[in-house]
Amino acid sequence: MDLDARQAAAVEIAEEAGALAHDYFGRRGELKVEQKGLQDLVSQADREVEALIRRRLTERFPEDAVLGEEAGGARDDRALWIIDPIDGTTNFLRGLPHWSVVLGFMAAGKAELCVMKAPVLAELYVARHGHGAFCNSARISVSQVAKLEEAVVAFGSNKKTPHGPYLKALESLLDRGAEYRRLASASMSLAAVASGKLEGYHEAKLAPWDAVAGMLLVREAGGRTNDYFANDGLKKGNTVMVANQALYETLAAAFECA
Ligand code: LIP
Repeated sequence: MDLDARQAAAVEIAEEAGALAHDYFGRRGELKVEQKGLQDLVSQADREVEALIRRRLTERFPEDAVLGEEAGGARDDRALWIIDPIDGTTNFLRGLPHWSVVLGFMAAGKAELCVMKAPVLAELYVARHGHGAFCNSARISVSQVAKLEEAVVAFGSNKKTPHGPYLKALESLLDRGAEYRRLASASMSLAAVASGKLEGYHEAKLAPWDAVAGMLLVREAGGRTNDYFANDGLKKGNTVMVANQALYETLAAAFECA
């Protein structure tokens, strides 16, 4: 398994796919938008960027499997690319900057690579298992903040999970002095925790293309994550809970996923 070659290819492909997505972003008013579900949109940009990534991966690594948000694919984790052409589609379609092109790679059941390109912010995040986490080639790390009164935490919610537990956790954390943000892009929330801009992030249920790559980025930046692959997470989706070391237990308890 040549991870050097896969990392180099993923960076090149993320740059090319990011440029295509950014071009669509500049003329997003012309895009045909379809509704996949309640508050769940897809456009020609998502489909064409995914098709480009799939083409490039298949040209270089025909033996690898590919799982993507828009076109699906096998969830065979022996050598699997997990891709989201535009994570944060609603932000993208509304002209907000937090969205990214995500490529993750798993081998023998383990997350090995994360490459995420956020074109509007001009940020390229890269992590490899055991090699650290980087943004635009500079090493990144999670924050050292240890008190809730100094913490800013990202929340995510979607229409597939109940809002009750989310509101309860939000109220409890706000009561105890924490602040919160909703970036509306899982990958960008994970990148914000990995770079120490936010202390933690929780979303009750996320698909693997939203979760797997960015969770590796957080671990490689020194943060702590739950076991996304537990209970058949790769196939069924799972909770995402990540934080810096100091606040993980406190935040996980507030979200009742300790
Ligand atoms: C979205 C996430 C967002 C989450 C939504 C959705 P998409 O991904 O990144 O944070 O709340 O459920 O999955 O659909 O924009 O790629």
